[in-house]
Amino acid sequence: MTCRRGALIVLEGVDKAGKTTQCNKLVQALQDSGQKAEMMKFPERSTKIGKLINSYLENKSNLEDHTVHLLFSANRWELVPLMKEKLEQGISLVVDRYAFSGVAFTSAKPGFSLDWCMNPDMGLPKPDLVMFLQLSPSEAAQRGQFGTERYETTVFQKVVQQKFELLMKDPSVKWQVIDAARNIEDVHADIKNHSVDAIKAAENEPMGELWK
Ligand code: DGP
Repeated sequence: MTCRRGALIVLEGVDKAGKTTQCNKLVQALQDSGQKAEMMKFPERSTKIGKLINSYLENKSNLEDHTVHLLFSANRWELVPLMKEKLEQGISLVVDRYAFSGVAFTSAKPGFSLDWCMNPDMGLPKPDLVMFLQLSPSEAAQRGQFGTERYETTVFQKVVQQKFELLMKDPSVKWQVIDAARNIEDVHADIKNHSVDAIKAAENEPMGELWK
């Protein structure tokens, strides 16, 4: 008997939008309803490359901007064999950030085109659904102060948001905008409904390659 593949579901959004909370709740809800589901998170800070990224994000080391972009991408690529293995086993993956954060954050820096930023991530497993948790910068600010990590400033996050909006115009990726200003349970119900549909649709579709 051939096993139906799992779906690759990605949550994106600016900081404070509730991505991690919603990823955890979605995995739990899918598991409770008898589906095989696991969470992944990028950057995955536990690998050798992830440790370099972690030190950079915590402002403990400085890396040249192109170099760090390629490290973030390498961090996704190093997890691809594991992702494919799980998807082929019928496990749906709920992923907290993916290549879209990669492009949005680097292209928010001066001198980086969207095209240059997309290149290293071309060919990654293509998500079956990308949900963008939409929250305005003023609503995000009401949810508390940014931490001390690199990129955590309102000015930078506003540019990141604009870059995400450009990426969402790409019809080759299945985007769903989620209003993240509502309470946790309402946002969750919405995310769960879209995910259940995506999991059903993915069963009959071969895995695609991102931006190819
Ligand atoms: P967190 O999701 O809380 O682990 O934060 C990770 C930070 O790194 C966040 O500010 C977004 C940023 N980030 C995530 N992926 C990439 C990437 O591929 N490239 C760049 N430049 N930044 C990224």
